[in-house]
Amino acid sequence: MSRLLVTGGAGFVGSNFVRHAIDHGDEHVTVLDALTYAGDLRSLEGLPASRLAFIHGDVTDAPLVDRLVSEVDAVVHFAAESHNDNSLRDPRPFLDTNVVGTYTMLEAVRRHDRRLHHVSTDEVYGELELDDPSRFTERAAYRPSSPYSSTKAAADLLVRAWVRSFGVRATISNSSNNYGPYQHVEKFIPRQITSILRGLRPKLYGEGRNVRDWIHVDDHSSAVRAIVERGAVGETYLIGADGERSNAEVLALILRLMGRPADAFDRVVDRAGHDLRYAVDPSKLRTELGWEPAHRDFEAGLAATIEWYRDNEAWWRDAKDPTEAGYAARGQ
Ligand code: NAD
Ligand code: TDX
Repeated sequence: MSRLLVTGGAGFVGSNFVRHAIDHGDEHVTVLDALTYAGDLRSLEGLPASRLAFIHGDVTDAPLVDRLVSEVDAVVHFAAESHNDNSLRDPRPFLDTNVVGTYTMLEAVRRHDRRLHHVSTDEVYGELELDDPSRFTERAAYRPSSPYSSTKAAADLLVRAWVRSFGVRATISNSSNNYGPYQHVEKFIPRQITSILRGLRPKLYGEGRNVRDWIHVDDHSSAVRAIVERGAVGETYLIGADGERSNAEVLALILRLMGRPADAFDRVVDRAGHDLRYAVDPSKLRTELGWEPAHRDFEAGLAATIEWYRDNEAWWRDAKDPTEAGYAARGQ
């Protein structure tokens, strides 16, 4: 049985990955998570205690990270401050967790010669024009726009430097936008679903023409597992599932699936520096690692996600009001 350290394993994607690894593999997983506003231990409920250990701690805590890394075979590093809107309000935690946290992880895996997989985002490549037929590839230049994406880009570059300079055995993945259960209500899709469930009107930034490339979180997890198991050290893999849709289209679908009129939403002040379009070419992952997404029907995945939020109000209830109050203060 291999031993995995998963950072950020109480968050949206990290907890899905832990569940995926325990359901489909034979790993023992140690989760390291600071339980910020975005972390929730209930996202890991029901998993067997014999396969899972939880450590409440910070990825910038070098002595703790050093000890935990020494006790495992490989690290999958999800922990991050993840929300663009928060990064516009207060960038500092993004620098601490995303940059210094990744540096701390790199130094520990270097010292103990452990394999590292670093989880990143397509946002490091900046934006594409709406009418540009191209998509991001692993060779695209780094052009991050926001404090969030610039700290993720910084972390990716640190990983590349540690691979080249110190021979650290690391891989990187850059995924497109995830959706699915257990996503914090600050993010676009859960925000709109839970607002409708609460009788509030959904909020679309600007004209809603911005395009995101949606992938189900289960498919992100299976892709990360494929890279951890079969990826070549030093390589970067883009993760996406051909899911480009404008925000206006996604909101229209949510409204239809939830039985609301098509115009039952508000247009609000746009995000500062709002990237127009992200689009990922996942050919390398598909051809070199044989990975394929399991969720190919976005409407079906969205309908199941809506049902999950309907059935699990207890999971999101306490976060909803403070999150909406934060948005309201900024006219969003
Ligand atoms: P999230 O905000 O839901 O979860 C982040 C988790 O990290 C939380 O459990 C939080 O408590 C923990 N954390 C934060 N700071 C920490 C610290 N200093 N020490 C230890 N733990 C800390 O984020 P997510 O959406 O699950 O994203 C996870 C990773 O995947 C991030 O690296 C993100 O950049 C990447 N990613 C996410 C998406 C997406 O659409 N959600 C897409 C591409 C890449
Ligand atoms: O209320 C809203 N209204 C709205 O129109 C919110 C919260 C968002 N939006 C727009 C902004 C984006 O164009 O919807 C789109 C998606 O927004 P987010 O859910 O905040 O995601 P995004 O900024 O695209 O980043 C996400 O994908 C990449 C994750 O939050 C990142 O962690 C990941 O790296």
